[in-house]
Amino acid sequence: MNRIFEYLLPPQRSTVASEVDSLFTFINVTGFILFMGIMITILIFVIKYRRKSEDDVTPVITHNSILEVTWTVIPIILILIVFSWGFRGFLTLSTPPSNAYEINVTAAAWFWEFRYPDGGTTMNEVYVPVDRPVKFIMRSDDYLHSMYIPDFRVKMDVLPNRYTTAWFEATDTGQSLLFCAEYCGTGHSDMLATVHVLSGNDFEEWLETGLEVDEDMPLAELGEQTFTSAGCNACHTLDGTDRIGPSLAGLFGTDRELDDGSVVEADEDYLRRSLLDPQAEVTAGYPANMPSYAGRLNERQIDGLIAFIKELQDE
Ligand code: HEC
Ligand SMILES: [Cu+2]
Repeated sequence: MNRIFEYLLPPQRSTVASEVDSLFTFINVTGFILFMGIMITILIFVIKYRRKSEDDVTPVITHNSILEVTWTVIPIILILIVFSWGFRGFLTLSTPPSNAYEINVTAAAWFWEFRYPDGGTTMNEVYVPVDRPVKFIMRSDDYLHSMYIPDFRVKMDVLPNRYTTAWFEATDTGQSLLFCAEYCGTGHSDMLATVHVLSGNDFEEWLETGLEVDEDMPLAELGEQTFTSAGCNACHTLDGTDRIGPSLAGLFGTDRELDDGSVVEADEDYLRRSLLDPQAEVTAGYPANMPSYAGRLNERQIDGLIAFIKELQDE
C-alpha cells in the first residue's frame, strides 16, 4: 500500500520516514474506505427507501442498539489505533538519542546558520554524517520560522528566546532540501538551505578541511559566493531594483543619505559598517531591518563582499 503513496511523497531518506509514511497512508486509506462506504450506503438508501406512492408513511424508529454500538465502537478502535501509533512516532521524534551529533541552528530573516561543535559555521548549507543521529538545537534571531526537511519527515518551529530541537538520522548520502515552513515575510521563499549527507569518512574529512576558508579564491569571487550563501540576495538585488534594501549595483563611491539627514560616502569603511552594525547608519527610505553579520562572516568574507560590491561599479 505504501508503494502507491511513494509516487506522491518525497523520497524516504531518514530512519523515521517510513514509519511516518505508514501512518499517513493508514489514515488516508481508512478515511477513503469509510468515505466510500458512507457515500455508497447513502446512494443505496436514497433509491431503496424513496417515497414510492402517495400513502407511503415513514415508520417510527426510536433506536437500534446493535447499530449504535457498532458505529460507536468501530470509530473508537480506529481513533485509538491512530492515537497510539501517532503517539509512538511523536515520542520517537521528540526524543533525540543521547549520542546525537549536535548542531546549533539559527534562523534569521532570511537565512539559516549552522554552528558545529568543533567550531566553524556554515550558512544555508549544512553538512551531516550518514547513519548517525543528528540533533539540531534551534533558535530564531527575529520572527517565527520553522525548520522543515521533507526527505527526512522532520519539521519543527524555530522561535525567538527559546530553544527547540529536532533530530534525524539520514539513511542515504546525497543532498536534501531544508526550508522555512512558517511564513515570515518577503524573503520567506528564499529561506532555503541544502542538507549535505556525507559518509562517515567524507564527513570527518569535511570537518578537517571544509570549514577552512579557501585562501586561493580571488576575493571578489569569494564575495559573490558569500552574497548568495549568506542570504544577502533575499533583500538586495544587483540590477538596480529595490527589494527590501537598496540594490548594491553602482553603490560604491556614491553619497548615501541616511535617515537622520546626514550624508556619508559609501567607501570601504561604510560597507564594512553596513555589514557589522547595520542599525547604526540606516539608508533613508529603507526599513532598519538588516541583520548584523558581526560574528557570522569571517574577515576574509567581509573583504570579499566589499571587493565584490566595488566590482559591481563596472556593470
Ligand atoms: C533582511 C534583509 C537584509 C539582508 C539579509 C541583508 N540586508 Fe543589507 N540592507 C537591508 C536594508 C533594509 C538596508 C537599508 C537600511 C540600512 O542601511 O540598514 C540595507 C543596507 C545595506 C547596505 C548599505 C546600502 C546603502 O544604500 O547605503 C549594504 C552595503 C548592504 N546592506 C549589504 C548587505 C550584504 C553584503 C548582505 C549579506 C551579507 C546584506 N546586506 C544582507 C536589508 C538586508
Ligand atoms: Cu522563515
